[in-house]
Amino acid sequence: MSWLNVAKNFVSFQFQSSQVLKKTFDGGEHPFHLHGHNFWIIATSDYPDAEDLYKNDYIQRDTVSVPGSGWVKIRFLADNPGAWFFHCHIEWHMSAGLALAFLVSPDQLIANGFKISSEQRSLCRALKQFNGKNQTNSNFH
Ligand SMILES: [Cu+2]
Repeated sequence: MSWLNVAKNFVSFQFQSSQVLKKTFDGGEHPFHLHGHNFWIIATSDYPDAEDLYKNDYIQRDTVSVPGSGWVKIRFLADNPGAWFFHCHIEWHMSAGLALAFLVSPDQLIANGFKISSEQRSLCRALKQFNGKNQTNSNFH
C-alpha cells in the first residue's frame, strides 16, 4: 500500500504493486474486489491522467485491475459498517495473502451489539501464528 487517507468517511486508497509481488506472483494484473462498497476508480498507472481528466465523474465499480508493476488509486464512501475484504480475485494470490480488510465504523458495530466470538478470536490467533512462521505471507501485510 502506498497510502491511505480517510476524510469525512471518504477513504482514498492507493495500492502499489511491488518487486516482491512481481517476483512472488506471475507479474500479471491483479483483479482486486472490494466487498460491501462500490468505489470510484480515480486513476491507474496505465491512465495516470484520469484523475484530472475525469474529475468529479469517475467510473464506479467493485473490482479494479491492478497492473502487475503498477498501481491503482480508488476512493469509496465508508457508509456500510462491517469488516470488508479487499482482495485479489486470483484464488492462489489471495491464498498467499494478497488481501486486506477495511474495518468500517467499529464504534457503530459495537453499539449495535456486534461481538467477536471465541471461534473468531482463535482464527485471529491462528493467522497471527501463521504469519509469524511464514515470511513470504507476512510481506503482504
Ligand atoms: Cu493477483
